[in-house]
Amino acid sequence: MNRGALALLVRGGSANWSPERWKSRFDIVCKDRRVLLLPQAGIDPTEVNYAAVWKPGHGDLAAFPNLRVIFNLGAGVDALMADSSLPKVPLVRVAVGDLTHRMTEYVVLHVLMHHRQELYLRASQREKRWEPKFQWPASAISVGIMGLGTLGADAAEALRLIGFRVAGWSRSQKQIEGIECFHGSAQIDAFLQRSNILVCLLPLTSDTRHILNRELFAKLNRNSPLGAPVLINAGRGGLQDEADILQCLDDGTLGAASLDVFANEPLPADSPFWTHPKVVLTPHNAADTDPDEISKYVARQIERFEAGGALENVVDPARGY
Ligand code: NDP
Ligand code: OXD
Repeated sequence: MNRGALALLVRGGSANWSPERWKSRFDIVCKDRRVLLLPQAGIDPTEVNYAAVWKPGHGDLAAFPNLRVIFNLGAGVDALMADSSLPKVPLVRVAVGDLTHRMTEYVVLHVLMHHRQELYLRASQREKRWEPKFQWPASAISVGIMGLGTLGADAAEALRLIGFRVAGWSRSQKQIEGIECFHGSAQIDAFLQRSNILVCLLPLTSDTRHILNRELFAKLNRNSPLGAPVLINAGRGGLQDEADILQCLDDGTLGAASLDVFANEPLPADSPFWTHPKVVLTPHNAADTDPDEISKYVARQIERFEAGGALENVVDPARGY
């Protein structure tokens, strides 16, 4: 049987995105298939049936005339959607428990950090001040999650179990027990008006670009013990208007922000976010994709596809996610 080669194109710069690390995992799970780590001199592009990629250059994938499936090695496909030469073959994204649970850890950590006034407490410790403030229960806080997909729905359930009042907002209508579900542009205002902590787990598409802006922040609920609402964005940097966030933090429209993603990554050294006292910043590592898990996920999907089965988690190019 002709087992078409898998081309691996991994960029990203961080330790998790070491191309050699990914190659070694794919070599283990794709035993009877050639895994070609690109760029590699002297490969025959017609041999390649599958590509597993993270942030390939625009045009890189167009070089393979016999490509059958593209596997994105992360959940967000915005970088691929921006490539107008992307071959018109199924594009599969990551949706696995390992990644989902990592993101839920991040969301729970940051919601609790703001709810439990950690910014104040750490500053008190540095200044040797023994000045506890009133601490309210989780049930006093409404958390609103933008994006009730694979990641948003899991985080919502974890927060609900801790005792927060949780709502979510999505494109299509949903019913999730214990979560107040809103959808579409007609219901976004009602969703925002009940949210004290806003968590963004949306994909970046033409509909969602810069959705996190002053106009939206001004609609958030201020009637909780937190006072000014809090923003947590682990979706994509392109979802946020960064000048608006800084202004809203400074004028009190927002009380604090946890930001994992930025318009320009790595975040430039002169960005005011680095030193802003109301910002908790992480370097786009809310939820790393794990090479062991994801290489197995891709290999399983290829086996099933070649046996005539359906691919899972295929991106809808019209929606962009
Ligand atoms: P899903 O596709 O499973 O979910 C996306 C959710 O967003 C869905 O509920 C969808 O609605 C909703 N949505 C999309 N467009 C709109 C819109 N215009 N209006 C309202 N709701 C909308 O994605 P995942 O949960 O797997 O991932 C979400 C994003 O998280 C990724 O795209 C990626 O950008 C980011 N991410 C970040 C990571 C990090 O480390 N910082 C790691 C992994 C992912 P509907 O359900 O109706 O389709
Ligand atoms: C992803 C990411 O989309 O790491 O998986 O951001």
